[in-house]
Amino acid sequence: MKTPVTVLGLGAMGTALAQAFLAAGHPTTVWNRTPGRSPELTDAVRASTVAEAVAASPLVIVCLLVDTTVHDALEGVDLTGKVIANLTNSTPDQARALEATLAGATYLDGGIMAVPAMIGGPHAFILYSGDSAAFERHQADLAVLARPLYVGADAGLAALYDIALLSAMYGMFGGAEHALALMHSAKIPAVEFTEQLLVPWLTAMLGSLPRIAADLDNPSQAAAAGSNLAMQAAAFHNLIDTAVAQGVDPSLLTPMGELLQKAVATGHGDEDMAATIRLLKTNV
Ligand code: FVH
Repeated sequence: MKTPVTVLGLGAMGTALAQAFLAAGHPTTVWNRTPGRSPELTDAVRASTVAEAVAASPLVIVCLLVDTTVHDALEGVDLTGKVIANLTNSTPDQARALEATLAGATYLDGGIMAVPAMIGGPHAFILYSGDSAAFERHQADLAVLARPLYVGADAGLAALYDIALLSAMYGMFGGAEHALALMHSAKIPAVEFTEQLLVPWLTAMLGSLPRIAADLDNPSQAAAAGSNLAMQAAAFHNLIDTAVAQGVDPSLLTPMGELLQKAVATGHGDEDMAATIRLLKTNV
């Protein structure tokens, strides 16, 4: 007998999670604010209230829009003895605050590193933090959704990792969107540029990240080999000037240019990108 599970929220992601549990043979109860969502979940038991849905299973997966939605949904519901795994996108502070309100339940916060179509597939992973015993007890159940990675007992940690990874993704997409806007401004076909140049270029440059990370962890006194910040700051004006000349808004790039200038102005011109990461930290 597989562990019975409850899924609260049948948006695009909640539906994919429920489908994965059903496909793996878990008795699955679902609840959604708007009834009738995801009619394809024919094998799921549909609860008409959150209380009824929570009562049905020891493991309750929450996947709603935002943190306030989760508080609203769980308010006044008896959660005694349940493991609440909240996969709703949250900040670290929101995760810790939610954990503190869940009387009688154990809490796992989760960050889903996948889009709905990836759930149940080989490339999806979900970060968890919070109650380690609950994670160990349900690790095999959670593995049905995506590779489960436990990052620590502090409930806020999964959200911190999640937000870090999403921040990297948006930064990367921001740069790629700017590049495509430049190409589009010159009527250069986007697909060919993306497949033949943009993706290979970004893939190659991602290879330098571990070296930058190593320099962040263990600062080296050696000058940057090949691509120092003074050189990068000097060339960065050309990125801004070209965007303006092509009629493309440079605002996604401007902060990076300012950071490079700050690095040079504060005496880090001969260093590597790790120096700009240190300058980003405002709490030291
Ligand atoms: N979809 C994705 O690519 C990303 C992947 C990474 C993780 N995110 C996060 O997952 C949460 C849910 O995202 P989603 O894609 O399922 O979102 P929607 O399809 O928009 O569904 C939203 C569900 O939330 C329910 N809901 C909204 N407001 C309320 C409310 N006030 N009270 C109760 N439920 C509410 C909504 O219900 P309904 O509109 O059908 O009645 C949906 O079930 C999210 O945190 C992502 O950041 C997804």
